[in-house]
Amino acid sequence: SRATVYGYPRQGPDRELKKAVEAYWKGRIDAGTLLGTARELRLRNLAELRDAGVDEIPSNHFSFYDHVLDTSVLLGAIPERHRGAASELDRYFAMARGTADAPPLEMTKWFDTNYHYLVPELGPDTRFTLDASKPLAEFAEALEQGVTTRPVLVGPITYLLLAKDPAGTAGFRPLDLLDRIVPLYVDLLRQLREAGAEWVQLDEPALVTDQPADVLAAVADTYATLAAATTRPKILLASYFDRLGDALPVLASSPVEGLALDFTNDAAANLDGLASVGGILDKRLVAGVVNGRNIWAADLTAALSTLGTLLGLAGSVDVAASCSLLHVPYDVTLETGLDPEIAGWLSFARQKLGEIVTLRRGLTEDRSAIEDFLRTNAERLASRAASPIVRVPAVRERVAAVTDADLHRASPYGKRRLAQQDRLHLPELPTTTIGSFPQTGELRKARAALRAGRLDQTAYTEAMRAEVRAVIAEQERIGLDVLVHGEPERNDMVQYFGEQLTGILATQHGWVQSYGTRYVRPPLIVGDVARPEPMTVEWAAYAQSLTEKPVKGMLTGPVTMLAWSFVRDDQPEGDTARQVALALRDEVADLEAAGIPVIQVDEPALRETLPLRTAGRAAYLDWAVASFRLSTAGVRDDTQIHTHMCYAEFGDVLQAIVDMDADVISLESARSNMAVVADLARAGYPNEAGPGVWDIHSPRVPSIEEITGHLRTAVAAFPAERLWVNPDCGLKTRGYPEVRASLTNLVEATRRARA
Ligand code: THG
Ligand code: ZN
Repeated sequence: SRATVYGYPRQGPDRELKKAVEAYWKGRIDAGTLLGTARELRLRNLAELRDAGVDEIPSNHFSFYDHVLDTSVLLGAIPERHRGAASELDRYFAMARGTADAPPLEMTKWFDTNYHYLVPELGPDTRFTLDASKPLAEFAEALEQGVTTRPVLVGPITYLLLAKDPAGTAGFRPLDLLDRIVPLYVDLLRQLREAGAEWVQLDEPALVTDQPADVLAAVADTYATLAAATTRPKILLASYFDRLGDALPVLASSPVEGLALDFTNDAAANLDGLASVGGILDKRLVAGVVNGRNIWAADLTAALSTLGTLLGLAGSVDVAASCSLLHVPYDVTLETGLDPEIAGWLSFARQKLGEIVTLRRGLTEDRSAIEDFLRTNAERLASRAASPIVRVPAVRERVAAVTDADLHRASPYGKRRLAQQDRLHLPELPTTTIGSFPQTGELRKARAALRAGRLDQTAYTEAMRAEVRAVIAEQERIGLDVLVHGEPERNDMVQYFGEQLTGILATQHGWVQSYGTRYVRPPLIVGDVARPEPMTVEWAAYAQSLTEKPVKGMLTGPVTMLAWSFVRDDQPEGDTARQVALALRDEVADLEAAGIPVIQVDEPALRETLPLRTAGRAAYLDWAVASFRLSTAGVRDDTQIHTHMCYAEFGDVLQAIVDMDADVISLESARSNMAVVADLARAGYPNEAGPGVWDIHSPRVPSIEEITGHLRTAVAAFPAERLWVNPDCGLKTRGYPEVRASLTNLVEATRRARA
């Protein structure tokens, strides 16, 4: 039995990789320096995995930006528009970020994680050519250190299933290109074998989502072909993020030498799946028993028992995390601000290595060899279970007392609409923005000065108030109808609330890659959640005191709070969501009491959190909708509730959006040319909607005519008397000159439309 992992955080303990890549982009370091930093980080990781006792170490899990982009380069799937770059490195970054005249590849979420990959662009005419230099070089680099690694590659099926044809050619699916790429994988396997690789890992996480029979047949064919290659390493076919379902019998009977399966959470069903196919006695099983996606210390005794059962179901059993450790922060011991008792409940990437190695020893050595670890582990789990932070009776009693009436507004939408019209006196096609205004250099300077102790809290607050005054004055000049305070005081939209709620902890170094060089520090929801005091009321009330126009209060909704945090694993997510919802309900009530007439509760993550497998979706949507309603339904009829969602494929959640019963929903839509408005109309959306009419991701200022065009499309698809006008979200990422010009055009286009 061996201890192994599929990948490890790429950025380095102090995000050295991010800093080097961004410095290269700015021209501050040259390519040689960047490559040197990357090599140092890879060698550091290699040494760390080896020193931790990991027996089989992966390679090729490093990436300058994204492993799916790496796979496109590996296979030569380079869009024509990116081919002119000065070097291969610059071509790579051109695909990732675009250039002045060549937009980048589209980016989207990697399964149900918070990591984003670059979508391969493949059409019927795409031709592939193999460039194996990256996996070969990284294999050779480790071999020089005396370590024979297991190269990790995105498998051919998953690669094609993640791809898109930008032209949308009728009758074409990227999977039709399988016959063109399988020979390249055969060639690649040969080259890896000739370089000395004994095993190769082909990642096929797409197989944990529901796949039709023809895809499963393609899986069987593909792996039969790869296995039939004469010169190749042994193949470890890896699945993760859930159980395999119908793909399990297909993989179990395929001629590959090893399977990697997830056994955490719902994927524990893989155990029954394996038993029902009679095991994989001819194969190596790599058992993902340590959760690679959460930050909790594993229950080592339970994992050992799972491993014990698996011993009877496979030729051999190795111990691993359920997926790459890319998705968790690097090291708990860097969190010097954490209560040591709580730190003991947690396990980041480095700590997970320790768990995996301990479990491997538990399998291969006398149980007494790990007795001390098991005892400490049991003590920590017991301390967590008994902690007064984890279970707060007052919070539990309040959640238990929630009734169905708490989930419903006092009156139906039609009656609320009249009350809100009486109070707000808004014109037809009211204009507003989604919440943030540009984060200026001044703001960043003030924040840095506060951190460095050069500015005290009072002076900082005054600097933020000055910004609120400027933002309100700006919106009045432009002529918007519902104003916002601009959120100058906020960092990340979940971190900001996480810092103010009990039961939720912030980290100092808990960075996780979101996309490319961008990272987030997700809050840790460790215990029962409550709101000790108002979080946003002073800011909103101050903004409202400056204007006669209605000011909109801004909150992040319960689903998004959970989706962008690490959540507790000791109760259903729906229970945690209800606690967060009650905390927000109090905030909503306090905003209302402070005279804020419009309150927006954002749920940008509603669609992206939808479970991968259809079986889990109804239950998710139930708690998602209920928690949103619980947070918002306590207000009077004349208080207007808004929500906001970012660009997504809304088809699967339209009914849930209706059921949320917000008075107004704003949706990012300029990128899809208003398609979501027609979707809403088709779903019979009964309340008000504000499609984004300015695509903020585009650097251009939209002309009045362009916005008028979007408005025409919207009015043609959706009743004008229930339409709002707003830009897409993300003003914070743009500069004042373009925001001013674009919003002025938006207001003018709306005036003309009203006329
Ligand atoms: N907050 C959190 N998670 C998220 C988002 C968020 N996940 C999805 C989506 N939004 C991801 N988008 C981004 C956008 C920008 C950045 C990260 C994720 C970003 N990060 C800074 C960086 O890496 O330089 C660090 C920001 C900081 O200092 O806190 O720019 O909004 N939780
Ligand atoms: Zn958005």
